Amino acid sequence: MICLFLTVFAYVFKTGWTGVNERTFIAVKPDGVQRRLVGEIIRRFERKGFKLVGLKFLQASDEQLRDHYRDLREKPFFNGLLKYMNSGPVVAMVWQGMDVVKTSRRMLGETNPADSLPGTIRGDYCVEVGRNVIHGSDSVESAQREISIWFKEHELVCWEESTEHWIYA
Ligand code: D4T
Repeated sequence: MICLFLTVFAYVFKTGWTGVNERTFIAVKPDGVQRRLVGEIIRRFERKGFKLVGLKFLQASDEQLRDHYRDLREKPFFNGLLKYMNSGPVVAMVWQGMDVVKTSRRMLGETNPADSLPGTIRGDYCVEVGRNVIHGSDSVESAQREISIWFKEHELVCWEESTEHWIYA
């Protein structure tokens, strides 16, 4: 029994939230905030059936942004990206649900809005890659790393959704 508990604990510790408890980090970027897209973006995630478990409105720090985009630090657009992301407040969110990482990326569209289909957030609301209004984690591992950059554990809310059995069979 203890062995089983330890195995399950080790698995959950290693993989983080999985199944309907999978989590992703979504941020409305400064242009999305300035262009009054916050409500529309939250509406799309709510209507899809995902569950909001973390939300904050903040001016990101340089340190936070460097950490968030550390894999891109060698890219020629890195400094411009930091300046843009620091140019105004952002809305940082954690959404939870089955396959939320992959599904969110599809809801967002491609990194370059020109490649994004109508119906996606970037396909509907932006034009240029340097002003693509929203960020979404690209893997479960990135989501865990990004959530820990933007949120403390106690800022994430575990709550029971009364509609859950209408969303999951
Ligand atoms: P984010 O991380 O912002 O959701 O974007 P993606 O995951 O879709 O894409 P990314 O990490 O490759 O790029 C991060 C961020 O950099 C901007 N960017 C990207 C840019 O200004 N010029 C570029 O040529 C590229 C590729 C846009 C998104």
